[in-house]
Amino acid sequence: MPSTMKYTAAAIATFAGLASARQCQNLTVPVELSARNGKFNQPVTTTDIEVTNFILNLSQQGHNYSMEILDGYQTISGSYDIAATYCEPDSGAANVLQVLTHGIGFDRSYWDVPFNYPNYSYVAEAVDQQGYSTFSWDRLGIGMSSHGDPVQEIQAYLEVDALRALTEQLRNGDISSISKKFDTVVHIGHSFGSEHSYLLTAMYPELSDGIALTGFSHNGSFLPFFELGGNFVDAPNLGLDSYVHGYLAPATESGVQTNFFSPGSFPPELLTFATNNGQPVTQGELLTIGGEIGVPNTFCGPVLVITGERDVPYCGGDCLSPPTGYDSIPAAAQEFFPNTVIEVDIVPGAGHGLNIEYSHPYTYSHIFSFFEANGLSASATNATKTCQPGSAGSASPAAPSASGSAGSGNGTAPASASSGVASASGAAGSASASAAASSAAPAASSAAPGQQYGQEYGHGYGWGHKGGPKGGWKNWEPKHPHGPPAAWN
Ligand SMILES: *[C@@H]1O[C@H](CO)[C@@H](O)[C@H](O)[C@H]1NC(C)=O
Ligand SMILES: *[C@@H]1O[C@H](CO)[C@@H](O)[C@H](O)[C@H]1NC(C)=O
Ligand SMILES: *[C@@H]1O[C@H](CO)[C@@H](O)[C@H](O)[C@H]1NC(C)=O
Ligand SMILES: *[C@@H]1O[C@H](CO)[C@@H](O)[C@H](O)[C@H]1NC(C)=O
Ligand SMILES: *[C@@H]1O[C@H](CO)[C@@H](O)[C@H](O)[C@H]1NC(C)=O
Ligand SMILES: *[C@@H]1O[C@H](CO)[C@@H](O)[C@H](O)[C@H]1NC(C)=O
Ligand SMILES: CC(=O)N[C@H]1CO[C@H](CO)[C@@H](O)[C@@H]1O
Repeated sequence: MPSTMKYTAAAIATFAGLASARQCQNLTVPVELSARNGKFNQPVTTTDIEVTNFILNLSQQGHNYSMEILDGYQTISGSYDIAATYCEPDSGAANVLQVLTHGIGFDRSYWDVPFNYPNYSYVAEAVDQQGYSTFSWDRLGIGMSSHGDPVQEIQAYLEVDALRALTEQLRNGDISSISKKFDTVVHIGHSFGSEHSYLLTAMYPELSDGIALTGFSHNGSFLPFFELGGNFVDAPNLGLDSYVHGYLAPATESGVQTNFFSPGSFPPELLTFATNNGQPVTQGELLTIGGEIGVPNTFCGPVLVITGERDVPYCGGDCLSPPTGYDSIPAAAQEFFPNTVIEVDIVPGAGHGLNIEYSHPYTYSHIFSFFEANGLSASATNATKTCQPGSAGSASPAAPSASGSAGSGNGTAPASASSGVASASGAAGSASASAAASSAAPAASSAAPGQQYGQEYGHGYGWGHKGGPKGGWKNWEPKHPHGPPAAWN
């Protein structure tokens, strides 16, 4: 059982003098984790036919399968190993550390893709050109990190606890082979990794100085496209034999293409590469994806949301068919940030896999310029977070500016929305995770009475079917199941 799992591997550090201007080391970081996971009345799938049945159950319109099979909650605790790569410039550790969290289908090499190297390497650019230190990790359950029970254990909240534990160790200087104690840490995610970075800042706003959420929106309505389009089958049956049944992977290149690449956006050899080096997803991850972004977020630091125009899982293939009042589907993320004005960028023509498409230089450079514009360049010291009213809960929120208003102190929110959330902004900056969480509820409540933050798990069909955040906010209750700190264990 998870609670008795014991791993004894010590941190393994290997310095490799890469030809370029950086030093990298692969690490195994032991972590103690605990999270309140969903207990699902769901058998582990063992055949491709069962996997397809599971996907058909999961993606059924008008249903929220996760909630239908939810049989309560259970706290999962244990010791795990996280596989990670730390890089710093030859000149030594930067002041600012970027923590990079990959999404479904990949491992940490998503940030340093060894294809036509270094053309698709975010790390190469972040460290060599921009001077940051970077820390990329294999998500819990994936790659060289500890694997686990694919239904009850490897779920969103336990993975977020791993991100918490890693961030704390990096801030405290607890990882012995990394000499620097980082005071300033920003989090960059892709897809499911963006959801984790989002939830980290919702639960522990003090652990991050800024976030960039790539391949992301708050609209869960389109996740069934991803599930159905992925052509998922049983991973061990497919030959991924370091994984057990209950881990699922795309059977074909076309499944990977559908979910990650837009027409004309990639060299065909890279599709083959991504397929051959792909990593699976657990049933438990698919049962809990989407739920974590339903949690409101009192984070006061700068937030960038950057998503490909033709992203399938988060935009249904067209980010520019937004709900009324927004420039894009991802721009509606502003609703969830009452204390900061977010910046949103839509990468023209790109699909979901931003780092592995031709447009990656655009994506990378926007992430770097965003952090620089918000006082978080590699050499920044004394980063401060300034709370400012976002537009969450406004009856007709202004579209967040796409030109860098985040952190400028010049919110674009209409006055009516500002007054609704102003009372929360003072407390949130210094509040602990628990205080921040409880202060979020009244703020959101007064700004948007009855706002439905979606079901705890599943895809947000609940709110999708009710017409989205702006229609029929009927069932919101301040007592969000994951709100009070006790419920987070
Ligand atoms: C880290 O591990 C990866 C995967 O095994 C390997 O390709 C890479 O060369 C290693 N890097 C270092 C710095 O040892
Ligand atoms: C799919 O749902 C049906 C009930 O609708 C259930 O009997 C079956 O066990 C489920 N199968 C899987 C693999 O989830
Ligand atoms: C990287 O991209 C540049 C510009 O498109 C190209 O000239 C170069 O050949 C590429 N490098 C590799 C190793 O493919
Ligand atoms: C950072 O803050 C410290 C303590 O408040 C101060 O001594 C130092 O001068 C500041 N550094 C910069 C670059 O502002
Ligand atoms: C705030 O932004 C608006 C709209 O972009 C601009 O007109 C105004 O000058 C800005 N105010 C400040 C103080 O920067
Ligand atoms: C998702 O986006 C679509 C298209 O803009 C919109 O109709 C729907 O209301 C949105 N749903 C949510 C939950 O935001
Ligand atoms: C929390 C939530 O939205 N639950 C809904 C899940 O789906 C069932 C059936 O469609 C609804 O009755 C629940 O309200």
